[in-house]
Amino acid sequence: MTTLAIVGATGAVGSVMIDIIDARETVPWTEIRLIASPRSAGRRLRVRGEEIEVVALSPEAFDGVDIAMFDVPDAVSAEWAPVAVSRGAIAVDNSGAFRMDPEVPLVVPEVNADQAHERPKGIVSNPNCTTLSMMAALGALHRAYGLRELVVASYQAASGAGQEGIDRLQQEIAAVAGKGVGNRRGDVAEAIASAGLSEDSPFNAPLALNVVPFAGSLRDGGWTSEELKVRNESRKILGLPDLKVSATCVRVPVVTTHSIAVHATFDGEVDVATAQQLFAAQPSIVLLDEPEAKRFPTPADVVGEDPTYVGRIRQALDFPNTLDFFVCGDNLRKGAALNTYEIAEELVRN
Ligand code: 11C
Repeated sequence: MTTLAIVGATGAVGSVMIDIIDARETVPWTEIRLIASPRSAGRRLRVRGEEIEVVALSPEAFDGVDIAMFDVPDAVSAEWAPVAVSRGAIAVDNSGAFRMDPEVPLVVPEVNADQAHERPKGIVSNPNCTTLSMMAALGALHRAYGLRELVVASYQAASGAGQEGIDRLQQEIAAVAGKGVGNRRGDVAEAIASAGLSEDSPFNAPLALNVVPFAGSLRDGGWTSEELKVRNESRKILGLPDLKVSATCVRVPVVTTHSIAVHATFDGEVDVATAQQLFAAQPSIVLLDEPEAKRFPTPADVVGEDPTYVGRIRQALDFPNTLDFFVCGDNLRKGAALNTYEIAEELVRN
């Protein structure tokens, strides 16, 4: 008997978790329990052909649960993951609440699966979707060449800010479509305001017909929380506490799939052909690097896909031992639900 719980089952990532479980040929679970806030309790969702009633988050909801996957805000995870553990479950948490706790492993199965089995607090953390989108690629290169420095710029989709972010981008696109705006300072914001959309946007600036160089919240030195997560989480996952990292996180008008331009420097000499072979050999990566044929990853090609797509691989002209490349990963799948579920599969398998 193995029971899996999805906590946050009715949210954007929870829905993708259910899609992923539905698409698996077989699953090891004898029961799947759906848990959400009292507001969503009582709803019925179909999982693998069976209607399951969503139950309200409570200590008793975890009784008999072996693995509880959490996709809820940080404060909810901070309170409830330990409750799940106290009731006998392993918690796999997709919030930021425990990621940097030294007693909580931060796991990307194709990079550091073994660490999922050393969890003094009974909790395993899932990384931030931005970090996750490039980790399969960086893990493969690090094993071969030894990563030394990492400079990245992200191109993050609106769904990173949840359903609220998706709704806001769609509303803004509807507000500017066919208005001929974008050539005069302020006219995009005016079109959005004229459509009655509030100034209180999750993106702090218009996102339609724009890019916003700010994701997350402001931290010391002008960095954003998102940029610091990329730095700290990359170091922890790769086991490189002194890795030099600099990130600029940017929101772009894409609904789902984060992209990252990566500039990575290694201990030894690198070459494009070997990097391509390493990526092609990694089952969770699709190599799409045929510049002559104008074939390279874009979010529109990658959304809804499980693997990370990698292309535009170049040897840096002016930086020794350095590769530049572009990665796209569906932030709701590998960036959130899929990696969390793969951790749960790793736990039940071993
Ligand atoms: C975004 N990456 O795109 C964020 C969302 O720490 O899990 C996920 C935040 C997190 O806004």
